[in-house]
Amino acid sequence: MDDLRQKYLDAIAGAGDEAAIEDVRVQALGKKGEISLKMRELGQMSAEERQAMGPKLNALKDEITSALSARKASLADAALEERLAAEWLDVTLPGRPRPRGTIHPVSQVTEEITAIFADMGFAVAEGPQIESDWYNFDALNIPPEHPARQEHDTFFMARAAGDNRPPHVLRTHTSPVQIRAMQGTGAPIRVIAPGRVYRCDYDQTHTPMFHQVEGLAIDRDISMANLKWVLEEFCRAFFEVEGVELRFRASHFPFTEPSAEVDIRCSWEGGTLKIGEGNDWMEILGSGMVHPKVLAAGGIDPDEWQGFAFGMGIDRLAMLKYGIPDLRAFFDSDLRWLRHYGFSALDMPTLHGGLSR
Ligand code: 2NL
Repeated sequence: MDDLRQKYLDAIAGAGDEAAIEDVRVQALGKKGEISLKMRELGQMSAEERQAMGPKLNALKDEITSALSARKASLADAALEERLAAEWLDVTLPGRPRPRGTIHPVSQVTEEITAIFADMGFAVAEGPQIESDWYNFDALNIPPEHPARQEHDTFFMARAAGDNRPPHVLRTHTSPVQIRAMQGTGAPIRVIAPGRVYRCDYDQTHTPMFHQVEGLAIDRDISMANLKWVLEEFCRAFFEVEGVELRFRASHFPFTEPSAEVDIRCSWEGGTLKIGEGNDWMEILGSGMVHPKVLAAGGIDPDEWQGFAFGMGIDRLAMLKYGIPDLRAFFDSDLRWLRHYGFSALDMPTLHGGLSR
């Protein structure tokens, strides 16, 4: 009896998995198991023998049964421990950083320009990019025969066959937006018109789509002195130089009289540009007093009102401010490239509400 007990307890202790435990159970307690047979033999025994053996066999059966389930439980525990040790997860690891986009330099500069002029009381006006020939040219004192029409490298929209009206155009400047603003609000008015403009020209320094901002201030006694102050104030804020110096050169535009091109003092030393100091001048914009015919086209009486207008290229301003040497940078979106040239929207907390993107 003791041998039997020891044999099965050893077998149970040595069982390495559930199948082995089941084998031991069948061997001992199955229908033809060793202990089951022994219990059946009780029937052939004398009453005394049965009274001696019966309880012992029952106790042995119970002991083996509980040893089997204890072994099963401990194997399951061991398996769980092993899984827990292998399948751990470090929830304190930092996340994997993912590359994120930044605002395009042209958008950034447009917002900077808008913010500076907003501080001087200029509203933002917008308008269509496909314009009528009248808004893009006639209203700006550029009649059909005017040579400036050819110089504008205009993209023309198609007309239906037999429709002989002048075709619409992709606007070549944002001036039409200001004509529409004058018609809409009348005088006095102070607006800027930033946006896309189009000219059929493509080389190292020109792209067929580029960005312009024009400004317009009309009141009873606006003069070129006001123009000079507004542009100086703009350049001081935009280029972040205190003693900024501007130079006005007489020029000609059909839509202004008199007209002036405006240069900013700068230096070119060792191939690097410094704005605000030095002995060089760089042209940054065109300007003038709005031509009486242009005021009239905007529905404003030129005998009662006058004012200035100016226009400048945003792409070029962005290149100057952020040291971008090649226009093509605006058309590939390689962030590493932009970072290389020190462009970061993150460093401009006053814009975009300081988003930490
Ligand atoms: C340049 C020159 C200029 C204007 C744009 C303008 C608009 C209206 C009336 C009169 Cl509605 N003038 N715009 C005036 C002078 C110059 O742009 O070189 N731009 C890049």
